[in-house]
Amino acid sequence: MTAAQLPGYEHLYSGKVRDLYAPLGPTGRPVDDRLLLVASDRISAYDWVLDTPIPDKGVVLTRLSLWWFDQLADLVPNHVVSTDVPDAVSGRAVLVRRLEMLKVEAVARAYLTGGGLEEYVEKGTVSGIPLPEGLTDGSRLAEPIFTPSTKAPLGEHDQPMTPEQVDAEIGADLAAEVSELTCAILARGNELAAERGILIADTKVEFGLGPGDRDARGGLVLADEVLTPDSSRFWPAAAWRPGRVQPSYDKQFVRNWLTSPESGWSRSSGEAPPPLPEQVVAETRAKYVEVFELFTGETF
Ligand code: Q0Q
Repeated sequence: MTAAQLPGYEHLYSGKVRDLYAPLGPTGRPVDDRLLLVASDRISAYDWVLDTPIPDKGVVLTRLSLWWFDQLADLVPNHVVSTDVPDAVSGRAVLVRRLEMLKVEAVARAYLTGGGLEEYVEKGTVSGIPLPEGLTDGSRLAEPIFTPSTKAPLGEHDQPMTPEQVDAEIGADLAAEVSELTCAILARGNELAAERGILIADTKVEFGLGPGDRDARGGLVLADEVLTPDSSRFWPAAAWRPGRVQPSYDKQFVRNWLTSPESGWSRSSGEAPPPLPEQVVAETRAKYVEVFELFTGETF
């Protein structure tokens, strides 16, 4: 997948569903204190980036993330500079402060599932932290836990980091701040989500350090995207049943179709999934719009 060329910007990096650019200065060289974070309409499922885009997904998730940055501004400063972006990426790109990014994927979990559950089943721990016995897929944890991981290369799975590894990577003081903040962000997210019939099982945030002095939070700046269905697991609260795979709020239509005989695809085939039917695209788009409208109270 080649990212769109943007006049006046240099393409730096593409993730599964987002692209990163550097604005070019008057001399035609990249400026050193800004980046352009662009959200695409791409959707990933079962570790594949699907061929079929979900119209407006990039805009909806960008607007939701910007809303969360505002909601969380009392907890932590963020990297947002402006939404004045090129027409080609209007509404789905954000001009941000270029930060010194911490090499830690800051993950917090309020419910146990996914890779955290796998480690728990194997060792009774998550990121090296022992958890109580008797937990199962979707178990609610007493309070959000910090379960950091490394930043794996594109296409590979992040690996859990123990508290000792995090301390070694960013120092014990910053590690404590990152842990506390990441859990506070998820707790805040779930406070608002619960009022809207949504559970946020876990979330991944990224922090960077701005230039200059270290403020109360050790100079931490919340970067990347925050509390979107791409960075977090959103579950419909009414369908929560510990002991099984929980339905996804936004990706369930895609998962159901891809794993149905209709798709003619098998996860174990190692082949790329087929294009999505229009109905599945429309239903999935509607879920992103629904999540946006539920949280922000705005009409998309
Ligand atoms: C930065 N990313 C993420 C990414 C692929 C985004 C580098 N403010 C910043 C940010 C941000 N956000 C980054 N670097 C310096 N300053 C964010 C993981 C990856 C596409 C989009 N990578």
